[in-house]
Amino acid sequence: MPPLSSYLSWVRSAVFRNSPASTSSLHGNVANQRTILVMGNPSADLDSFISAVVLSYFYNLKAQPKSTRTTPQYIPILNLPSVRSSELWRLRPEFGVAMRLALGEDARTIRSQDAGEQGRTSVLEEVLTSADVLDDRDSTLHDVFAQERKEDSEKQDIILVDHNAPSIPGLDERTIETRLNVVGCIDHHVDEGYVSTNAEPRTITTGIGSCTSLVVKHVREQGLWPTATASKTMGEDDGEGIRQIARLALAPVLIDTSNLRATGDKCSDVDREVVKFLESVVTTRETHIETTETAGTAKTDTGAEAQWNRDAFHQVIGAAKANSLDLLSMQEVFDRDYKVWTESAASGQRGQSINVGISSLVKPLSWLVGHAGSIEKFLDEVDRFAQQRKLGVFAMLTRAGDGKEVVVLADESVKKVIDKFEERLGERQRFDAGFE
Ligand SMILES: [Mn+2]
Repeated sequence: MPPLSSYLSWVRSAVFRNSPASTSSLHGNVANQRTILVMGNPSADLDSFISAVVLSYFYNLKAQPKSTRTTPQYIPILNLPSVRSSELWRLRPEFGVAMRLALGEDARTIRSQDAGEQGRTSVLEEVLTSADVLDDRDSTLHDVFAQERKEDSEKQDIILVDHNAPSIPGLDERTIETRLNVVGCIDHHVDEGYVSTNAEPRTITTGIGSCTSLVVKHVREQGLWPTATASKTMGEDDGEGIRQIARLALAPVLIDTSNLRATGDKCSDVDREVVKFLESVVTTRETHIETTETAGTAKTDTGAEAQWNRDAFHQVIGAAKANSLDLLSMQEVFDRDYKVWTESAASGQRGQSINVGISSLVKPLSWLVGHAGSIEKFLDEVDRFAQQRKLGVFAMLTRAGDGKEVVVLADESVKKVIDKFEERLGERQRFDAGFE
């Protein structure tokens, strides 16, 4: 079982022709191998990211040890067309923290660092994002994500995780349809009927806290999670590779289920069972350790697995996620979880349509104003964001205590659209310039 870092660098070497050869070639050097992308939804949260990494990891290992031209290689990619992997430590600090914990770092050590440092780890730069692919014209995947591409490009096979109808920011539905061939799906959202019934896998189950739980369940059911003996024959030294993957998979499951304390659909028996299983992997040191080549060398037992502490693990990732907006500029804050659509105008404005942008934010309005520096600066930032995107309406869903507040800003000319929008919202709060 390859360690996480060699796995991720192998992925990059498979995608970037000019990258240095990987030290851990999973399939040898097979030219023109069939590639199947594994990609999560465009919110690109921990669940989407780690579902893709975990599923592809075991699918790729399935093909070992022999591989041929017809053996597909599975490439996990983050659905982030404007975020390069080198920026992830700042834009997704919780990824960095989850990665460091997966590699065996202690939660207390991470927690003692400044928020700005916690997400920093070189392994995160080995993760592949669609922005990385767009940066490199020679990449085999460039044309899948580019705005413009060659007419004769073939459809790209893809397995969707954490969503079940493909969505790529910047590309419309029809374009996506002509580019992607969805061959499999594992998801915990409501089935939109996009994925063909022949897809393999086709696991779309609601009522599960984390998609990663469904991925781990699937991997085990397929017999792809190796036993201690199997991982030994795959050239593993001491079971650390599989423990890294298990710790990584625990991150989204614990975050999405609020450390298994959530109720209803947010935490199911599947999630609980998966945590139990993954914890058993993390806390078990394989007995074959003495029989490997590394036996006798200065092998120190860090005891990391003996000190498994679910609460500390959950706490440090959760805090990194909650504080993640601190590291962003105002423009990045608005853009972090942003959607846009075009609304046809109300009567009396025939022929016009209005772009409606909506940002979901995990902080209250007072935090946003404080982060900007003043109410004037906040409004300037809002204006800049809305103008750059030609928005007639810009709404922010902010968090107030346990509830949500809705802030809507618009041109006077589109007041009717606002009224329509407000009708659709139960609870609402108006915010106008000069109003605090
Ligand atoms: Mn999810």
